[in-house]
Amino acid sequence: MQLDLDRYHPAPRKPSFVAPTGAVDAHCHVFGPGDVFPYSATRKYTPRDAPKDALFALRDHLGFARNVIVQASCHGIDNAAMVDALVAAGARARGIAVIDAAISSDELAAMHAAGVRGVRFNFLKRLVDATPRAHYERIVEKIVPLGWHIVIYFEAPELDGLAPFIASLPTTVVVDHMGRPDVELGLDHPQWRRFLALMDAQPNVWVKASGPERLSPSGPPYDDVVPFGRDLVERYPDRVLWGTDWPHPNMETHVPDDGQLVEFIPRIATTPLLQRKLLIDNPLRLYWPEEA
Ligand code: 0GY
Repeated sequence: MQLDLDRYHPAPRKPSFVAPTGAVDAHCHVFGPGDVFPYSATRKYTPRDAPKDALFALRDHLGFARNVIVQASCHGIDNAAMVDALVAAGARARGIAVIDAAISSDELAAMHAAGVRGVRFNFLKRLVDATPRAHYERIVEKIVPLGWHIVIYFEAPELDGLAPFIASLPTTVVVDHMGRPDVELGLDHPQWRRFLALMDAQPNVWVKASGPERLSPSGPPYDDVVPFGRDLVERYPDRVLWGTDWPHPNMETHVPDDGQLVEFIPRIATTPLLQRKLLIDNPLRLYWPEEA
């Protein structure tokens, strides 16, 4: 079958790994539909629509209970599609927004009521324009009173430059996609040790053991990323999250099968206890603390 790289997998397999009841997919997106929720004029890519109903169907198919829906760069600071999905999902989803520092407290309160629990700072040059640090500092001041946290997306070579900024953040900080290491360098390389040093020095930093489909030169089933995911889950069992990253924008090599991504989980979280922390206890503490 010829797969269209812009489109999410049309028929992901039923994963052989059965997630524990209540499992959370803590990193996914909704795109559009563009005729209802237009994409940002300043976007760096135009995705295919990936609306909320398709996400909820995937959640059920994979055997998950809940989603954390992360605002993607193609929607800019218009969080309407993400918030619409949160409202439709009720207690089954929480959200991460991308906001401007000029946002009003009424807008923030409305987002909180809909289930938003954090903001994302994206440092990938191919996804967003460079943003002055002062802008982020103003956003931090606005979200701290709400008890929100910060999701941060960068590539490993950027970490040295970002470390002082990360150290200055007063909230929980969640790093996307393992901090995007170059896995060909291996676990002993200074690049990976640098990331571990950040995790060791700052107990407020969490990490998503997600994104093998983006990090793997070898491709599915992502054997080359397993040691990295496992290293994180075993070193920081109480500060790791997992997510599909559906619908996988900007893939250049293949269309990930989300069922196969779920099968990655028991390879990095090798015991029922570690799986429970990764998929339930940790995301509940961060996103549904009233239930944790
Ligand atoms: C991801 C990763 C990517 C895209 C975005 O905000 C975004 O557009 O996060 C990417 O292209 O690496 O988490 O979806």
